[in-house]
Amino acid sequence: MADTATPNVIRRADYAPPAFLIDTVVLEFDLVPERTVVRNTMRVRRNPDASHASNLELMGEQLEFVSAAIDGAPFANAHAHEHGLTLDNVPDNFELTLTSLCNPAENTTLSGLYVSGGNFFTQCEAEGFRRITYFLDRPDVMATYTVTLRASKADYPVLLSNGNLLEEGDLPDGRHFARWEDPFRKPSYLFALVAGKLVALEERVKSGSGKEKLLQVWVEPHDLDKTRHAMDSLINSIRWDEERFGLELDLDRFMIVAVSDFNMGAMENKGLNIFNTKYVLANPETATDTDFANIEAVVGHEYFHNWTGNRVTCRDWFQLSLKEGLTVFRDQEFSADMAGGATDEAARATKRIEDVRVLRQMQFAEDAGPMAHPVRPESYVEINNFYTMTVYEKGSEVVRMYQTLFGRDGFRKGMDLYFKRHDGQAVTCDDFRHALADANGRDLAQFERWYSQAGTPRVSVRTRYDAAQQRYSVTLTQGYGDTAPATRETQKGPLLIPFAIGLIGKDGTDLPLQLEGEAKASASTTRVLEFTQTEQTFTFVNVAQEPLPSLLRNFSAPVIVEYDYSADQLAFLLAHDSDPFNRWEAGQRLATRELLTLAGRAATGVPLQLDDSVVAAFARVLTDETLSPSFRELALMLPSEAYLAEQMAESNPAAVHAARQFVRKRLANALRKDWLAVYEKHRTPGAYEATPEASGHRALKNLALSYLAELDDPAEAVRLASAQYDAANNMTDRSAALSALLNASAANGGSVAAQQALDDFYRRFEKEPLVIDKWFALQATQRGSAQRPVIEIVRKLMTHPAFNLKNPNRARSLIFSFCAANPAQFHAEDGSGYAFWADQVIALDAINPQVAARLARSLELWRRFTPTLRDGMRAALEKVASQVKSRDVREIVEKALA
Ligand code: B3K
Ligand code: ZN
Repeated sequence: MADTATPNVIRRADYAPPAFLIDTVVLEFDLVPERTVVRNTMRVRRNPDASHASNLELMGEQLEFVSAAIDGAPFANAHAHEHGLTLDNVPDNFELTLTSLCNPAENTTLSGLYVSGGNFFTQCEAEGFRRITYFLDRPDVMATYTVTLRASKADYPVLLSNGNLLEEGDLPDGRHFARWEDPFRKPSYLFALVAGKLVALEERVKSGSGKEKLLQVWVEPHDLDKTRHAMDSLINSIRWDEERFGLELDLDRFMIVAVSDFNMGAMENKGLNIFNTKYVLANPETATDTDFANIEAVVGHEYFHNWTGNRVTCRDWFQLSLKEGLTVFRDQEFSADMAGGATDEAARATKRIEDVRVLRQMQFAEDAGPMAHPVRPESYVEINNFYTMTVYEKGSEVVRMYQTLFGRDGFRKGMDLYFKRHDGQAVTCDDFRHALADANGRDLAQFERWYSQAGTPRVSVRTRYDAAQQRYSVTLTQGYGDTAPATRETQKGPLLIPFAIGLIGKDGTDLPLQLEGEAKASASTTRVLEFTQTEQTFTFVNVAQEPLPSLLRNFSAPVIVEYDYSADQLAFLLAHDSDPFNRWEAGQRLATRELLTLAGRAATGVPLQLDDSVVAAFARVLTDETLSPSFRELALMLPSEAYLAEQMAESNPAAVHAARQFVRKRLANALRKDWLAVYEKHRTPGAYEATPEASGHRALKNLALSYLAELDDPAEAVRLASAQYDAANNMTDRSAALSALLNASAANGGSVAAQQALDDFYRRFEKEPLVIDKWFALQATQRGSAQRPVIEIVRKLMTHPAFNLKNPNRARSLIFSFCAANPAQFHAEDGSGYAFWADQVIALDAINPQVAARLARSLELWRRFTPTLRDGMRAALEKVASQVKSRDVREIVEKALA
């Protein structure tokens, strides 16, 4: 059934090695925007490990075929078709030369070779190389590349490709050339070229073994003053990978290039990383603390791919998490080490909390909808749709669990063995698991289920204290709850769950832990239980008093924990747990429970009220000077509306919004003095510093401002925000002030102060596209009001001269921000949000299917919504399904409607 409806399903089970291999590739480009000529000379041979095929089938898309030659002689039996080129009856081992044309100027998909801002860029992962030349465009075909670029010297003074520069020089007619060679074998998805008017910040550093490396960050000339942070992040990444994993930079030169038209964050092309400007450009005036942190993380992520992804790559795209899950784990650890070193647990916890928040809000939701898939998917229609939260973030959690089980040293041993075995190869997730298992002398067969089972596991916990025997038993049960049939099909049995636990005594300190059968208590007061059965009981002995359990410390596995804590117990954990993650978690549980009760009341029109004990618990955190500002900011931020809606039996965004706003207002009014005191205390006068401490102060101060903007009488907040806006010497403070002004004014149907600040912001940053993105996003995510629904503001902004649907950052800043980050306004009862969404998905589909497919996902959870919204959502999905052309969007909407 499914097969006939969607004939182009690619299945993991169908993997077969390629019939031919390509060992070397010599590419020559004559770069002209509308008509680029590509000559591709390959050394091809039959794959001894594959079944025989007489024809060579090369992939190609949107190419104009010109000619083919084998061993220098024209080859007549080459047929170009919609999906590529077929060469009949080829020899066993030969040199193949192909010439073809492409049109980078007209390429709005931003996949393959395209023009942005008058410069040439490429994006090949996953299947973009076939839009540049005919090829065996699959990751298990690895070759060495030599690339010659020719172009007008005046228009394209800089010519870059992977690896090392061999030679460069002038050609007749004002043209010039550069020849690059990448000594490492690589799959085609790691190929890159850049040509244009760019300048670089350069630095020379010595790597661990004393070799000199040239580092460059290439940008448009007016952006050179925003490259320092990216360069520092790169240098730190290089050091960190040497120290933590013994992995050294293997090229003499490493380049980062920024481009403003880019589908995602960045791309790890060998030696020539190409980045969205958003993850490169920063100075205090234009970038927020979050931007600075994101740049560090993404620069790290792409750099770390040089080993995890490039030196060892994926056999096929089903193995994507082999490189992505592992590299996300590495970038998370890098950021944690940069913030807190190996030992500052509180600072590390800040990063952990942020990562888990994203996982729970986005990946858990994905796992509960029609796009649910295992970390290693079984099938796909369009691989670009599988660069998902599951592959990346859950994949990272899966890697983290190895480290939780084996410790840092055991994990390092596993990594060392992985590289020893597989350097230079294209391998599978199983190969990684086997390396970790073998290096630690463990059988990890059961652990494979983390790769093959979709859905979020639930662990329910029962505890029993036997005072007479001083025994405390913890019974864990695992399952998946109610999941869709397709998800359930993947679920074959219990997982190996590393379940970290601590027991807390009446005075708030940890109790010693001794499991039944052990001679004495362990040194650590946190134990990782290996939970492998459907139900399993762990019994602690010599437990002198009834403890309060601290469950899943540091979020030791990507699961949902069900345990019946009382509100008082949660308040106690929030005040005392020695595990900073769980301290935060207790506050979130408390708030979530309260907010969901209130949302239920709001949905049925019952008046809302908040228990004083909740206010008191928040007040304690707010005024606890022993806690770091960044922790307090995280603990005082309520769970997001999207997360809360997702927890309801039937998502009701309006009710969630009403409940959350009610609590925010109540906390604002009840703790007004404390918020004001915190606001004053955590100002950061003087020059801007990008340190974690300084950014923690700003975060807490700006959270206080956002609460103050909720006051029944917001006059004081408006005064503070206006003053902060005018005096700000950095974007964190300026944008936070603007956001507070917008939200304070929403209640009054708009205000002069907010409008003035908005206008000022635009004028001030007119020439900074990334800041104008913020200007659009702030308006799209603002609260709005009955008199001024945000959809009207958004529609008007769509006609603003600075709006451009073709630029993904701009499209995301306005359209995605509204559709995915402003649930209460997007899900307006009248269905206006859905109609807008459908129009934009259809418009984007014709320009850029990858971006369109991302937007298409904002309605995928429609079945989980309250009935009054469902019809409107379905109608919008059906409209899109009837009009879109791309495989990308089609896969998303068809799965949503199925
Ligand atoms: N590997 C790229 C993502 C490519 C996405 C293709 N649709 C960036 C990254 O994960 O580092
Ligand atoms: Zn990646």
